[in-house]
Amino acid sequence: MFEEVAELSDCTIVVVEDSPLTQKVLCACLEDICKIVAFESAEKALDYIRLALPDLILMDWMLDGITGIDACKELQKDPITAQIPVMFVTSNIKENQQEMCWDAGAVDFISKPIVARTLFNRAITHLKYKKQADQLREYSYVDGLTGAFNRRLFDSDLEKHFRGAKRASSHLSLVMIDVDYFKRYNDEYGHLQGDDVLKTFALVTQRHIRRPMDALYRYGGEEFAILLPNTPNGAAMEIARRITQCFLDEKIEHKHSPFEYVTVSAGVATYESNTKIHELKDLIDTADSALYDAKTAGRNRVCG
Ligand code: GH3
Ligand code: MG
Ligand code: MG
Ligand code: MG
Ligand code: MG
Repeated sequence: MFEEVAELSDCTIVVVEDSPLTQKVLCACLEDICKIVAFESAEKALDYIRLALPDLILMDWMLDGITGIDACKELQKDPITAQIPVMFVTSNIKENQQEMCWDAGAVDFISKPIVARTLFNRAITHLKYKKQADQLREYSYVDGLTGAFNRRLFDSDLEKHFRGAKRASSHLSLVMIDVDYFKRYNDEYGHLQGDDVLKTFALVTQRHIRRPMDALYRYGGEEFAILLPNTPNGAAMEIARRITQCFLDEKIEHKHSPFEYVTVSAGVATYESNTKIHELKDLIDTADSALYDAKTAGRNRVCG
């Protein structure tokens, strides 16, 4: 049991309870598991929850202002906060109230008077499931070799950002990047060392992608994509040039490249600056054809 609790020490539980005494009891039952943040009202708790995204919420049924049920429903509306398990704390709960808890999206409830061990064990169970779900979600969209996001997430993010850019008439830039002469590199240095090149590329590139909405994806094989929402073509070209240069500066020896070191080529396309781009497919085709131009013009360069 103690090992399990140690694994949960980086979690956060939010307690929403307006009775100071009950709040104290709840916190005392849980304090050995992880960080606890307590609130007397749902209003204040909701502000904190949306920012901090805790791992479990203990919600009082009777609260002044926004009720526990309404707060729980509110959290269900946002797909991000809907992932946080909510457990109700109630006194003598009636059957129809239990129905209301489930309907609001709760995962559990516990009745007062609180039995410390029951609360402790239930909290641990919910935190464990939450952690596992978070981990699986992460595995499902991250490329195992490079740590970049994977193709599956690229497809869904591209669609989301493209729709957003159309709606807001804003720029969306796509950078396609491909490692140059990589087949020759593998043949000379072996696949494992080739894998290291891909890892290094992802590391170097992540340093240049600073805004939370920008992201690097492994598009497939030795090809990567960067999505830059709200970024005009000039700025995207500049980012692509910086990445290309910084990767060359890593000076990874490549005997069979005219540049002596491993290089990349990049193609940039931007929705809203290029009048030929109307559909999502046009954006990919334009970036692809710019990448092809960079390759045929000699590699180790950016076209757009
Ligand atoms: P170009 O400059 O035209 O892009 O030439 P290239 O040799 O890089 O392109 P090509 O498409 O001929 O070869 C790509 C190579 O990338 C072949 C493939 O084995 C290698 N590759 C793809 N994925 C991986 C990977 O995960 N690890 C390693 N080590 N190599 C990979
Ligand atoms: Mg109360
Ligand atoms: Mg190729
Ligand atoms: Mg290549
Ligand atoms: Mg390729």
